[in-house]
Amino acid sequence: MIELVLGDITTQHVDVIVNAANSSLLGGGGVDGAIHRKGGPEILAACRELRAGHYGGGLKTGHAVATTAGRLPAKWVVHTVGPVWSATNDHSPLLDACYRNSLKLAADLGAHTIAFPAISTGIYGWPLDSAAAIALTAVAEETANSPGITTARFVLFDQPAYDVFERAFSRL
Ligand code: AR6
Repeated sequence: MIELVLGDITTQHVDVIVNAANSSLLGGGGVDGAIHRKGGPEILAACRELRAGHYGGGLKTGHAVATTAGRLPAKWVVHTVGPVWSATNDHSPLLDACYRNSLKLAADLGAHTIAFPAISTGIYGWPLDSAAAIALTAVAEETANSPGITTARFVLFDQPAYDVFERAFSRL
């Protein structure tokens, strides 16, 4: 049910691709930039509509919202906002919430397969070891409660990230 792959999330053939967005929902660097670049302008247009409606103040950290996946080989992009790493404040519950809320939303959409990046581990600076443990625990627990979800895939962008996730997975 949980898979780890080394690769680029924008090429994954799954129902839902999760985006590590920011609260503006209007794009950024990292995986967010790649999703908007490959998915085309339909995704940004859908995000602008969200900002013009219910999400006028942006998307809160730990929350999730869905849009079209545009030209990506997925049905939806679920955008979630990870917490910025802090050595002094523990924002783990927010990182945990990103995974759980994204999975719940995917299940509500009727998705069966979902792919996640390692949320917050790039520009937001979360240490990989800690992020992997939080991510895998949240997804393992939440998928157990989501019978419609058959595959939850973590797409790790480089070998060091893949290795850290693999070690954390074997400890689960
Ligand atoms: N496929 C899979 N993983 C990727 C890809 C890709 N195409 N590209 C990068 N990663 P980041 P964050 C990995 O920085 O830390 C954006 O500007 C990357 O190696 O994308 O949550 C947003 O708009 C890292 O392991 O997201 C926000 O402002 C992981 O994805 C901010 O960055 C997450 O890195 C969010 O920062």
